[in-house]
Amino acid sequence: MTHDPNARLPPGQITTRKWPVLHYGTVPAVDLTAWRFQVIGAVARPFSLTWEELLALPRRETVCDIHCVTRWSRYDNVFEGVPVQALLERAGPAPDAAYVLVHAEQDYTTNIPLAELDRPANLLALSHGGEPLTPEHGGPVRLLVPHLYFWKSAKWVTGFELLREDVPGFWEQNGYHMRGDPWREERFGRADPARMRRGPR
Ligand SMILES: Nc1nc2c(c(=O)[nH]1)N[C@H]1C(S)=C(S)[C@@H](COP(=O)(O)O)O[C@H]1N2
Ligand SMILES: [Mo]
Repeated sequence: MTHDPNARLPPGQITTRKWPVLHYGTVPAVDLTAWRFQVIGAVARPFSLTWEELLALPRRETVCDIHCVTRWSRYDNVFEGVPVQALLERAGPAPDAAYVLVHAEQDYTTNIPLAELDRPANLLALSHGGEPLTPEHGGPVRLLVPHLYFWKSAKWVTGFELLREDVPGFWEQNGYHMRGDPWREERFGRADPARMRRGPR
């Protein structure tokens, strides 16, 4: 099935004006004095940032639509934060690094191809709509990868682990797709075809 190339709403989605709160488990209490963001794995220069060091980095704004795999989409979100590309550049990915396992508080993980993470709109987001991110929405800092389904945008993010081979994160181990492109309806992976409501791609 092809979709309208000018469409704003990906196939199978419905818009909402509210911003639903969705996550597995509880909202973690993040201790900023102990907080670290680490970039590790297949990189030339692994590093770790403190909260103050993160706040000192240049920021940019990303205006985007977000698309949850549970079929809600929310238009015109204004996020501000530290560009992911600056962090990847600082670490220097190995020539054969191709995937990233994103780590978050409470052992949440999600896997993203490096090429999908290494895009200018992606942020370590600190604010939404001009206000600091609330804890429910991933504050003090969450990942934002707006062109993929929103489960890839890990709340309470704590690091990137660069990898040569793809490994499934939390929802991916539970049947969600390894890439998660809403325009291709990459909701579920091949591991669990019974859950693919729209048949094979
Ligand atoms: N740490 C963590 N991040 C997470 C999740 C989670 O369970 N834990 N759920 C994901 C899912 S499925 C969605 S739809 C979005 C929801 O973000 P929101 O609550 O700000 O709308 O967070 C994503 N990030
Ligand atoms: Mo989700």
